[in-house]
Amino acid sequence: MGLTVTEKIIKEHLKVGKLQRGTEIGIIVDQTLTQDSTGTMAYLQFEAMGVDKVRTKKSVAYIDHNMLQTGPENADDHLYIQTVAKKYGIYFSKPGNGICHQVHLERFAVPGETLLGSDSHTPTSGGLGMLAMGAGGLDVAVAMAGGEYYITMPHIVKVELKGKLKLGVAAKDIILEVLKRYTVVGGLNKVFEYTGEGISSLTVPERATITNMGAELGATTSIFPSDEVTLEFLRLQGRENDFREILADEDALYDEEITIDLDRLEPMAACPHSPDNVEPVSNLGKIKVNQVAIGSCTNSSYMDLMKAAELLDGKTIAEDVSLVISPGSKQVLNMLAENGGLAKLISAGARILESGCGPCIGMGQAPITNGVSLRTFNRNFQGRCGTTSADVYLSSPEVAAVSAITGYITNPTEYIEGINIEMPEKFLINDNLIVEPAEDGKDIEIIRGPNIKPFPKGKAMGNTVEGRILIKVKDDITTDHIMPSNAKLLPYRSNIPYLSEYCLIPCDSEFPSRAKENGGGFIIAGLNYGQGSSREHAALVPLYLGVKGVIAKSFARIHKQNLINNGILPLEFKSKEDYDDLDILDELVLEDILGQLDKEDISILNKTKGKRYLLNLNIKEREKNILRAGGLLNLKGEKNDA
Ligand code: MIC
Ligand code: SF4
Repeated sequence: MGLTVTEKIIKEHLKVGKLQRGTEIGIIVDQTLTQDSTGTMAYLQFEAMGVDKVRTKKSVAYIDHNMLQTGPENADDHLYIQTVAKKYGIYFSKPGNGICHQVHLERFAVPGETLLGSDSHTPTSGGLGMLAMGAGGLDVAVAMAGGEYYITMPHIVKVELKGKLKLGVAAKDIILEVLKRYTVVGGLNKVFEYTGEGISSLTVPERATITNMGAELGATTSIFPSDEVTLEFLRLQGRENDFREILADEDALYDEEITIDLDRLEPMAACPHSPDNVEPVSNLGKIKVNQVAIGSCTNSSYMDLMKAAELLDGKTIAEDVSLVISPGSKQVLNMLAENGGLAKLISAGARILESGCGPCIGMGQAPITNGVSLRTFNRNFQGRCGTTSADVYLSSPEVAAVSAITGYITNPTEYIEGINIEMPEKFLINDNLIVEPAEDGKDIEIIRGPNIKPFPKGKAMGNTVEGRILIKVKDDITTDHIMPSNAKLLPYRSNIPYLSEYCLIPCDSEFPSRAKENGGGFIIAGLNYGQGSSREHAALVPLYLGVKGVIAKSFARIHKQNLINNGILPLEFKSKEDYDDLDILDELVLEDILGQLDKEDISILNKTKGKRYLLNLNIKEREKNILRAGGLLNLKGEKNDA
């Protein structure tokens, strides 16, 4: 029987387990990436493992998130990461070089290899035929130390693309269509594999827009085959030697199939406050915009920004609109500077930001109170932009650029006539912001600023786990709720005690103090708890506050793994109605939990109400051992006794 692209790559990298759906597999990781906001923690954990050099084929440390440098904290973190990278054999992409996913696609991604990144949008490199997955920092640290990465052998969804996009319709609209059909919970333990005649008209950066935002499906990853389009991109990047053809076999077997007729797609937007709340732009009515932001790892490629430049050429943005543009990489910005595209954007009134995440992670450019911001990004969770009362819509660069001119969310079709941006003849290659690691890092000194504090560590699990309910939250709580990130907090990603004052406050401002007063306890949650970012801080900070378990209707994949890695029990209600019965400050007891870990149903006593409920721990044996040990680091023989 034939194999899919996903299966071919997994088969070549399989270290533990079998290609059998639903079972746990351990795969060899060829490449890793980190960015600065998750990187400091990942490198502290890596250091704690006592390995002298990374064991991957290639590891890259990027600086792209925390770049405001309003105090020394960010700059100190950058230097820490730079020195760690030099010492341990990791390439270092300096601030200004661009967003990790964009740069990785341009300069490092290799078809057929595996990539693990401490950022949920790592699947971007799936646009180039790489099996690229997001994970918590500790999993990436383990991979750098040579350990395999464990996932559930995914179900593979065949996404068959037919026909060709109409003018004004973009790759972004394809992924918005998939999100509309599958929602933010529909991708759990699935890989979305794109195929069909429609893929041949999509360039690698367009494919990467799709695989990038596939993260919002909660999927393991998304991937395109490696074909002649891939070869062409690699050739333009001067990397044709990295090419390898990887196509699905004719008789490959998929678990699910959907078809998207590209000719029938319309320009769309994800409406507030979820990436799956998708509507055709023409159905939206007249929505006035205050801000338009073009950029982020989803839509900041050369082609994206050139389309915006051509649409804005000779125009002026609307009086009430602020247009901000953050190019994805130095390569993109440099090319735009050289070919005149940048001048067109500036002259239309765009505010040019540096190449990095910027407004996407709330590092500046918060919209006005009750404002409307139209962004080419991938997430529009409430408050993520820095203004809780703002409405954020997500769209393609075409919709964004035209809307900046009209001042309303606008279908770009009639404006785009005659504008046809082609791939450049060659990308501008200049890797002078990528610092190579030392041949021998023995004598390199690691420089740690005062903001780098020890990270909390779980303790081996006792036989009784008890505590009060500290908070009860609804469905679809994101890691932006659990551990908010913005210009004020992002500088403290290496300082867990400081961050703990802000844990879950978008849901309940009393949570941190309640957790402390009660000496920790439990979190009660609805469906898809922990969706969004891979930030391990959403587990480390609750651990610091004494959280022993989260009882949810269901979990998002990466967050569940982060909880396990940090020794926090991710329990699921056997009967979802029990959620309604629980109240804040109810006292819960898990008796004989060490014995119960091996049972299908786990019983928990609500001492306050005198009732018992059944819970499930849907995890693998290996993960139970991590919980018993009080976290993954305790199993890895780490040296840090913080
Ligand atoms: C995000 O888009 O939410 C982030 C910021 O890139 C995160 C990583 C982080 O929280 O540092 C992600 O997607 O994993
Ligand atoms: Fe950066 Fe935004 Fe991409 Fe996250 S989603 S990596 S914050 S650009």
